[in-house]
Amino acid sequence: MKELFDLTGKVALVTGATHGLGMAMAKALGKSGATLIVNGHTPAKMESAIKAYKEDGIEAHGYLFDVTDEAAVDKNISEMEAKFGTIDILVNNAGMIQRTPAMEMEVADFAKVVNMDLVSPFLMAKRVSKGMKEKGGGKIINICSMMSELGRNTVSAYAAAKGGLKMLTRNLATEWAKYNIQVNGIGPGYFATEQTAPIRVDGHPFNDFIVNRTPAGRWGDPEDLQGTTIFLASKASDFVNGQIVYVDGGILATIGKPYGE
Ligand code: GCO
Ligand code: CA
Repeated sequence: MKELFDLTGKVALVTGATHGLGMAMAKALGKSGATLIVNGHTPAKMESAIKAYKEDGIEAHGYLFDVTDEAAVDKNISEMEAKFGTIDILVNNAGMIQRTPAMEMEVADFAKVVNMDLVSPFLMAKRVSKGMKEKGGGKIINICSMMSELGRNTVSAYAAAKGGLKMLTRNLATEWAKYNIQVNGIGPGYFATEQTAPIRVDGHPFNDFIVNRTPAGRWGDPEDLQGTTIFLASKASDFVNGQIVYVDGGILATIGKPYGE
């Protein structure tokens, strides 16, 4: 049954893959045999990322561009297609968060988060879908969030965008199923990454809150996402479409429990 999950001969593009969850997911695709293309936006980070991939036995091809810039996306994906062929697998992982109470949030900042976390996955998907349609299929994985389902103080724009990304996933799945393109999402729970570093520091009330709120009793490790990524990128999921798989240690299954229980 291993061939169900084999990505040999496939071309995979992961946005925001110079660190964190993006890198862990990209490594999973590379180790499963895919030709790996990673997007980032900081030259120094890309340089160290390529080294990190190499140390793990993966030859990653780096492309620096802004995923919210439609012209830059078009130019870079055209270059990738010329060099590697059609993108078979797209992971829309690049994203941002701003933690500001809604009453204090500048409208321009709200729009910036929505542009990055919702509009950009749309324009990336739209661009790669052309090649996928021509080739006869493809896999798109949108990285959603607990905030695709739940609200939380200070993250109004992020939650609005990630909730929107869930519905974009279902809508693209609906429109593109006839081209054999599967569009699914992964909703990571709370993971130990750079993004959550400010709320994970020792003594921060949020740290204890998350550990208590998560049935698994811990923060996620980026490697916890790898199996789901391979599944949704491979033949194993060919009849799975429009789903969000929450990899959250059980958070969404439960109302939580009193402290100390
Ligand atoms: C926050 C966190 C979250 C996580 C994740 C949860 O401030 O609540 O940063 O946004 O990063 O997306 O699924
Ligand atoms: Ca980051």
